[in-house]
Amino acid sequence: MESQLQSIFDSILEGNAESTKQGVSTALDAGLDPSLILNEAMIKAMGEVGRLFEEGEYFVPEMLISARAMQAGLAILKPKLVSGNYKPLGKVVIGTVKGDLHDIGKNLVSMMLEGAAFEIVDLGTDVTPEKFVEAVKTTGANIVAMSALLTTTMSNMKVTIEALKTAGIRDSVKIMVGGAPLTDNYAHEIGADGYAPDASRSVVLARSLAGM
Ligand code: B1M
Repeated sequence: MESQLQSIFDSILEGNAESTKQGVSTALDAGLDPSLILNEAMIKAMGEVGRLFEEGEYFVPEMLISARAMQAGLAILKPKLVSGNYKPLGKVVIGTVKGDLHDIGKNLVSMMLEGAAFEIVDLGTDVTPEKFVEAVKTTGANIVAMSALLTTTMSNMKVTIEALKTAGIRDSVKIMVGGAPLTDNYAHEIGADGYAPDASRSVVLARSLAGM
């Protein structure tokens, strides 16, 4: 088991999408728990990529190819994390805020929420406040979920909340936020309804915001 997880970790670090996919498939075939593969190999590898970037050993291109390998592995894992054929608990409009291109965490949150029977409207990355407003109006979503990975973009969550207020639809939705630089306090300060530190706790939060 250890060696299978290590091999996935190494493949992501090397940015090798093919061997990441292969490693994830092999680990699943061997009966490893999908959350173990996700948390102990894949998310850990992205943390290491971040550390190497901070230390000046990795640059943006290395981060990018590692992210691609991570996404390739996630595509294999997704059917195991998302199962279900049940009545939606609510509709979630999700996106990474304006100026921010990081989407792995946001995609994971989407997958886990989908797996927990929420209907997902994924707006992608670099989502402007106007786009969030428009999406809430057109989809009738009851939850807005925003992700930010940069200290320079997290303030766009507040801007988005203000835009929802100006459009007169703030009170028709619950707002949840997350992403590495965020804290519970910050979420409170900007007027969000809740903060989740990781994808599994985003499910607990979304369920409670939806009144479950
Ligand atoms: Co960038 N990057 N990056 N990056 N990148 C970070 C975030 C950084 C911490 C690296 C570092 O310095 N250690 C740093 C930010 C520093 C800061 O702001 N304080 C950084 C930087 C500086 C940059 C650039 C500015 C670099 C440059 O150009 N000089 C640039 C900015 C581009 C932009 O967005 N405008 C940049 C670019 C990139 C890539 C494009 C190359 C690539 C992203 C590719 C992609 O996402 N498709 C990238 C990557 C891969 C990273 C790191 C290495 C990994 C991020 C990741 O995917 N983590 C990251 C370092 C790190 O995180 N240690 C780094 C794995 C993921 C599963 O975790 O996203 O935290 P995370 O999501 C978690 C939780 O946060 C939470 O749940 C998830 C799962 O448990 N969560 C939510 C997230 N959203 C949530 C929403 C919720 C609830 C929970 O509710 C709605």
